[in-house]
Amino acid sequence: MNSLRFLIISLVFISFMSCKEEVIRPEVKLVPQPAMLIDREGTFAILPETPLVVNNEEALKVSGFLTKHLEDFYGIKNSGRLTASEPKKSISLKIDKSSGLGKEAYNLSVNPKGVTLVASEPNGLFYGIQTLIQLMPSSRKKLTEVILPALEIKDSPRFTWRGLHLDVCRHFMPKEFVKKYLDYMAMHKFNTFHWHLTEDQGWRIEIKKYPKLTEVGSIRKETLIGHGRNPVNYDNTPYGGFYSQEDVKEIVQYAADRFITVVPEIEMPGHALSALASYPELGCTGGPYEVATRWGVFDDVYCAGKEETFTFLQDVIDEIVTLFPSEYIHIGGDECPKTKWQKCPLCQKRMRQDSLTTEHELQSYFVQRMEKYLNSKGKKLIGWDEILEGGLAPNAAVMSWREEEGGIAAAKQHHFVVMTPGKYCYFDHYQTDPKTEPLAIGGFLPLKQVYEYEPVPSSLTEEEASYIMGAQGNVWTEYMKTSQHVEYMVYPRAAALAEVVWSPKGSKNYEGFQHRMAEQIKRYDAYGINYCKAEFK
Ligand code: TNX
Repeated sequence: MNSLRFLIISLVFISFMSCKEEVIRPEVKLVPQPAMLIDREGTFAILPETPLVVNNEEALKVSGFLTKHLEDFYGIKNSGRLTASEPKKSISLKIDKSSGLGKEAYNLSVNPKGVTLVASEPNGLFYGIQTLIQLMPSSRKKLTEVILPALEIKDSPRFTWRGLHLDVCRHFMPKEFVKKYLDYMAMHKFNTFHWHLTEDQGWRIEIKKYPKLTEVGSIRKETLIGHGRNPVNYDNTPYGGFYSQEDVKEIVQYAADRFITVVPEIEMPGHALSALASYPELGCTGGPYEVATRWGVFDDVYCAGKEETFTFLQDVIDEIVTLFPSEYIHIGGDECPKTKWQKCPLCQKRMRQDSLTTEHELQSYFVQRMEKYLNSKGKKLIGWDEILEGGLAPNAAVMSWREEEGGIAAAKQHHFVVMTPGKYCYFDHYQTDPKTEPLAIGGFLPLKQVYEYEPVPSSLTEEEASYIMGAQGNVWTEYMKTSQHVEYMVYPRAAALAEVVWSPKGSKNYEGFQHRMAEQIKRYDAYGINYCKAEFK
C-alpha cells in the first residue's frame, strides 16, 4: 500500500517536473524578416524580477520601449539599471561602438541563460527591441512570465531610406494621430516620415513671419463630395486645421525618440494655391485666389519672375530649417503647369535675362535657386521627379513617382534617389474589390504587388544602383477623411513595403510573408490599428 502511494506521488511529481521543462517554444513570426535568423532549442522566461541590464545612458533610454511593452501588454513591471556586472538569467542591452555593426544593425541572442542584444548605436538597439517585442505574445494579457524562443539574429536593413509619407493637406490629421502613425512606422522599422505640409487645399504649418498662411491658407470654404463627376457637388462646410510650431517640435521629437527622421515637404512652384490665397502678390496675375475646394492640378502657381516669391520661400525655409533637423528638405516640384508663366511678362523677362529657352528651364532655374539656398543652410534638396525636367539641380535627390524612369535617369547622373512608383507604392489606390472598399482615388494595388516590388531597377550598374537610397509608400488623402481610413489604406500594405526595404534581396517569399502576417495582424488588433482584412479572412 505504502509503495503504491509512493509510486503515485512519484508519478505526479515526475509529470509535474516534465511539464515544467516542456515549455513550448513559441513560433517565430517576424515582420520584416531579419537578415539572418537561426532557431535554437529551448526558451527564456522573462519574469518581473529578471534583471534588465544596460551599459550606458543611451541604452537605458531605449530600454524604456521594452519595459513599457512588458508593462502595457502583460502587466510585468521591470526597470532598466546601469550596472557593470551581468547577473545570470538577465536581459542585457548593450551599445558597443566597437562592435563593428552598422548604425541600424543589431545582434540578438536568446538562450536559456539570458538575452543579449548588442548594437553600435541606439538606432540598432531600438530595432533589436522591436524584434524582441515581436518574439513575445501578440495580444494583451496579464502574465507572470513571458516566454521567448531561443534563437540567434544578426540583422541590418537593406536600405537607408525606409519611408512612409502622409498628406495632411487634403485632409488634416490630428497631432495625436501623427504620433500613432509614427509608432506604427517604428514597429515596422521605417525610419523616414515624409510629411506633406502644404498644398492647394490647405497650408498646414505655422510660419511666424507669414501669419496669413494659416489664418487664410489653412481653411477652404468647402470640399468636393466624392469624385465630383457628374453631378459636381460641394459640402458647403468650411474645412481647416494646422500644426503650430510647438506641435511640430513635439512631433519631430517624438519621431526622433523612435529613430524616425521627419522630412517636411513645402511645395513649389506648383500646388501652391493656399499660399497664393494668403499672399496673392506671389502669383503671376496677383489674384484673387482661393484655397482649392476640389482635387487635381491648378494653373495658378508661384510667379517665377518676381523676386518676392524667392524672398517669401527663403523666409519660409528659414523657419523650416530651425524646426526640422533632417538632412533633406522636400520642395515638391511636381505637377506645375506652365500656362501662367508663358503669359507672365515677369517670367518671360527672367527667361530672356537668364537665356532660358523653355518654361521647363524656368522651373529648373526656380529649383536650382532654392537648392542653393537650402545648401547654404546646410540642407539638401529632394523633389518629385519633375525636377529632372529642364536640368537637375547639382546636388538634388529625386523621388521617383511617375514609375521608375525619373529614378533611373537620376541614378545614372549620380544623384540620390528614393523610389515611390505609383504601381507599387501608392497606398491611396484600392487594395481589393472596390465594391467592398470605401471610396478611393482609383487604381489597384493589392498586398502581393507591394511585396513584389524591387526598388533597384535591373537596368542600373552596380555603381548606379548605390544611388538608390530606398523606397517609400505615399499616402495622399483626397479620399481619406479620417485617421481610421488612413490606417485602413496603409495597413497591411506598409508591412509588405517594410519587408521590401528592410530584408535582404533574395530572402523574399510571399507565402512565408503571409504566414508571418497572420501574427502581425494580431499585433495590429492589440494596438487597435484599423487594417484592411481582405487577405486575412
Ligand atoms: C499625384 S504624386 C500627386 C498628388 C496627388 C496624387 C494622387 C505627386 C507627386 N503628386 O498631388 O495627391 O497624385 O494619387
